[in-house]
Amino acid sequence: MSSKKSKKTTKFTDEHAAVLQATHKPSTAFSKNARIGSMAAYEKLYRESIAKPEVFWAREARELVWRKPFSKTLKWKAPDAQWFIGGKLNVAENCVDRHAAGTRKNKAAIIWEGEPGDKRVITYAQLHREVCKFSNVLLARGVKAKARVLIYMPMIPEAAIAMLACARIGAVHNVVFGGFASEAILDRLEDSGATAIITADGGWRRGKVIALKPAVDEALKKYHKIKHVFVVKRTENDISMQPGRDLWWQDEMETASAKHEAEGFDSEHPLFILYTSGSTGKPKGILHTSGGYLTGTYSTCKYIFDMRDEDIYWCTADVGWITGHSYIVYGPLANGVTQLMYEGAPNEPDFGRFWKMIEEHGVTIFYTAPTAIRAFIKAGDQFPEKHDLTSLRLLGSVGEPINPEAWNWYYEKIGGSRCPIVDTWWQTETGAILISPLPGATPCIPGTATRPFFGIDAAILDEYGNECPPNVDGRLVIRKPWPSMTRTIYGDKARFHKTYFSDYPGIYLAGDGARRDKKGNFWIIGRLDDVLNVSGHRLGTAEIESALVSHPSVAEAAVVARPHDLKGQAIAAFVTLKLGYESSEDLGKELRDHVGHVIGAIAKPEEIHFTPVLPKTRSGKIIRRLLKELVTTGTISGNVTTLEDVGVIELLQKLLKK
Ligand code: 7RM
Repeated sequence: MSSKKSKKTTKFTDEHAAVLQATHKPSTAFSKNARIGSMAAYEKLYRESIAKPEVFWAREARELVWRKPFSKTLKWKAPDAQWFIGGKLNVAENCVDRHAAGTRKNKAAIIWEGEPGDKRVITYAQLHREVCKFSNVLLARGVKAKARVLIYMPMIPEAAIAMLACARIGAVHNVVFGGFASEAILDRLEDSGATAIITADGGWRRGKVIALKPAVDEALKKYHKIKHVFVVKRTENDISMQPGRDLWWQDEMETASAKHEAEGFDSEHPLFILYTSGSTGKPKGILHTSGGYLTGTYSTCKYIFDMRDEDIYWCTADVGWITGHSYIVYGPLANGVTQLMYEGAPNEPDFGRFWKMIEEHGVTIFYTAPTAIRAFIKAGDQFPEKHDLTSLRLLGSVGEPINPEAWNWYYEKIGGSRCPIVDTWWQTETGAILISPLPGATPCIPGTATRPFFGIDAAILDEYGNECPPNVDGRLVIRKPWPSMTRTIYGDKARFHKTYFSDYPGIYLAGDGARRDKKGNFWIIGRLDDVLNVSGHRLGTAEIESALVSHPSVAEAAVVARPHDLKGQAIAAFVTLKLGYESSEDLGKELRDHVGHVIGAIAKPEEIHFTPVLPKTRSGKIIRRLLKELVTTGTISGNVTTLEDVGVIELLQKLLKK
């Protein structure tokens, strides 16, 4: 890396920021009761934690139950991190047994609501029984430590029980979001080499049963290493069960023993693989391990959500995403909190559903995504206004930058101008929140995730590796290892190294653009690579393109995002047809459905433009940047010097005007 000055920058002045953004300081009442109650306390602990990260993290880790204490906190040889070396622990024991054995025994761990309105309450003692029983079921059916288990479930308590049972026996779960189609399941089965699947007949969504088992059956026509499929009966829709292979969860549980002694696994024992989109067509299998991941999720729940025994916490994510792993299953349960879990859609039967649930259950901490907030704004204030939301004390946001308009609505209409909002920045790869306000300390400003968490050495670098001055855009990096960081891309160490640690040797590259203001607040701009964020769901352009190209009529496709009021980004696809095919509205619809079939409904392009050519570089690479400008502004004014054929621009502009 040379020390040349960075080239182009985008100026964003403090004056500008001051006009746009008001600062919201936490109330004295909130600060008084919070674990970190002032900026001075934050600054002090942050400084200490950066000077000696190992001291901070070892102290946090020691709040967990270790079967064997660790002898060394960190071994770091980039890109390889090992945390809490020599230590042995059982993740499920930490999330369940220690509460079930103590005063939280009869405390609700999960209060669950099905979409149709059915309710269940599961105490820590009951959760312990269920997890032990399902652990015994898995063991009896030959699932061993390190075996990969694919989980494809609706949002029912059994999803968490299945994950915890895998963790308990040392099996490695791979949760696949229920909205993904059979080909996504097949890809993940093949990449992970899974030998068991846990699924359900179906789940409820928008008043309808969404079947899950048929997608598993479809994938298993082409993948033959699965010994057993465990099927939870949830919706009672007709499904086919293959004798010998497929087993009903409820039947298996009926005879299973509730006694299971948790065994300590090595701190670096793999806990789960979660696939996330990258800049190629092949999703990355992000691997997380045990001691470090649990320490990160436990500690961030404690400080950022300030979790208390009296809280009713609700995270609206799906367990199929990292937010569901870290902030529904592992972090909250490690803290022994009571949480609400919900199966269905936010607008079933109408957009008042969430607010009704908050009122009925007395939710105190609520964690959701900007895309949901934007949908609520559109639906109208009459929905939250019908409900008493005064139980709330803290709000959270995750998944995308939250625009000030949405932030202010959330603050006023939901939080009653009383609750701090923690805008939490993190990634599948980071395992836990890395940048966020601390609710009793940090002044919140709409649009910024504010300051790094303890032990997190976040910085903004230019392309030469120099730190950017305040208010200058650059690349977000983390310069020191942290416990919950991903250890590798499953089966592809080289890609792991190249993607995250090669641009700046030894430094973690997040892939997001960001800037820092003079006060040290981080403003996240968005992805720098070809990754889209639709309604908080992360999708690779390349994945959608390869789905389009798998249709017999399509020769080539380029996918870009344009800003969308509700979804954050909407997908626009440019498609070149093969000779002999003609563009039509029907074909457009067919292609959208095709993408839905291959990847899942969330990946269906909002608009499809048929074009005889795509803008390309001389070496044949599609220039998505130009297409993005075109769908966003209607014209192309940006740099076109790398273009192979400048005539393409005029053609595309005409095409979009039609
Ligand atoms: C937790 C999660 C990660 C990407 C990340 C960002 C974007 C997430 C925020 C955010 C601005 C935030 N994991 N992102 N949180 N951008 N402010 N508070 O979403 O792996 O699915 O996505 O999401 O671009 O790199 S993820």
